[in-house]
Amino acid sequence: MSTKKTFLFAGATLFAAGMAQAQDKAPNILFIMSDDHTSQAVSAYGGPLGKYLPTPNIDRIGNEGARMANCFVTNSISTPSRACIITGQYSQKNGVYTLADVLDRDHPTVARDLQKAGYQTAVIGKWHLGTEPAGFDYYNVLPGQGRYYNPLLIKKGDWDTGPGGRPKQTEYGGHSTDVIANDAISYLQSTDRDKPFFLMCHFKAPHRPWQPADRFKNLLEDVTIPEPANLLDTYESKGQYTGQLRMSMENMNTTDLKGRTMPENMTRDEKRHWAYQYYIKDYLRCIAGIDENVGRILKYLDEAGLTENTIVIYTGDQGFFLGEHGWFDKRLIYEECLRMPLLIRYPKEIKAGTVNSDIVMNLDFAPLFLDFAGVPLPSYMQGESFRNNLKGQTPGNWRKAMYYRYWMNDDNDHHVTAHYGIRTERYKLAYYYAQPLGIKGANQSSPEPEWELYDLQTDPSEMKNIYKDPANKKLITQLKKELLQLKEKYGDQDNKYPEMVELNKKYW
Ligand code: SGN
Ligand code: CA
Repeated sequence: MSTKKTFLFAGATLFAAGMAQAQDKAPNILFIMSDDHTSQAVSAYGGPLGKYLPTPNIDRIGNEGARMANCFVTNSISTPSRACIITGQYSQKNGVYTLADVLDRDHPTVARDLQKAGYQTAVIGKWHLGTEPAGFDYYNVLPGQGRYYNPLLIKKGDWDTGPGGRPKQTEYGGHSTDVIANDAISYLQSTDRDKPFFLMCHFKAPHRPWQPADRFKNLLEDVTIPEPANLLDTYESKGQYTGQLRMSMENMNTTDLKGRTMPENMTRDEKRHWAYQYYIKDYLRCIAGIDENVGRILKYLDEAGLTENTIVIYTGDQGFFLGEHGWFDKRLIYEECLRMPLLIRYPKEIKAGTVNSDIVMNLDFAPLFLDFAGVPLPSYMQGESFRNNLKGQTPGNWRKAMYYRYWMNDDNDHHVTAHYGIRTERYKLAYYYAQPLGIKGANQSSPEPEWELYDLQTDPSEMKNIYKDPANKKLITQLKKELLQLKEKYGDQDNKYPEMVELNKKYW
């Protein structure tokens, strides 16, 4: 072999080795989550709102990857959902049941696990877990809910350097969605390209009171947005708990309505029509800001050559009512707030345009990230990786049902009754047990426990509770059996609470 040939051969070998190394490099994980962004307002999900406010940048993640049609939240409220995402555990295991709980700083999390595996880890934006973020090399987070305009953020190192040893907060000019995306892009620019990163980018928008950036304030001004068909629901077959709820269009306050006052002389239904238009437009204007900023982040990945080796996830911390049943907010087991939008792109592994209807949960996110990172599933996690499902290879024994529980009985905001239930591919069975059980933020007021059953195939809008129909007796027995199995599997049996044992004797 001539010297020249040897040199070329060695060069080619080195090049091949380099390629292999690049291919073997653990993928980056970019997790983008908005607060209260529901699938009805993501145009990839095909609802009527997409015509009025398309979300092309968010949709791009699903178009170039996968859209999960049935991703459900275990407890439809911010702090518990975020705790579930980061721990891979239900509330009864991670100790975060309600908005009043905090995540123990020493609790194991996916951030710690990825950090140990050599990832650069960061969280930016809404955190809402009360204690200082642990397992992150960098953080810059909103205190509590944070504010929309000129937000204050707490950066790593400043958790206890403020007055009285409290977090020192730094003000950033502009709208929170822009500020959070700017910081996320700066962080991405600062990462060491030889090591993978895990970035959680958490927008505050479109949370109540739905305040958009100035440039979107007049968007959709002269348009009438179509109403959901059940905006005027009168809850005929639903339980008495609906009477205590405070989350209807007619319950909106002047902050929600940007200084307007609900006209007194209107009927309930007139108020619903009237408030819906203001509500939905402000909500969609917030989404416009998120979509634009997701576009900026994706563009940065393209320009930096990071698109191929970065898993990008887009989701919301739970679903949300956009006027369905006349409601806003979440917390209930109904489809609109149970379903999370979930789009995932990873060009190396997920075929563009994949649509998958398997039942997955926020509980599964942490196991999925670890699977992609090549880290074995830790025993503390209760979820399962759905990496194979994304590849079109759903395991034969994949779950056909999920368990849900909202703990905060008669909460002070919207007075939602504590309940739990099971959602299968076709049915939903819910038990409004209405007990505080010593849970933080839960109140004593409790209507009689009651059950609901919906056939999602014939009644996707959950208008007709068929629990009392004698024809469903066998079905109910079967669903209750499955529900008990799930409660056992996740370590959430009612026998922990003597009052539940007594109650169940009468109502199960
Ligand atoms: C605030 C809102 C509620 C909302 C909770 C929880 N009221 O209290 O409407 O349900 O946050 O939201 S507000 O008048 O203060 O906006 S969550 O997304 O953090 O779970
Ligand atoms: Ca939320």
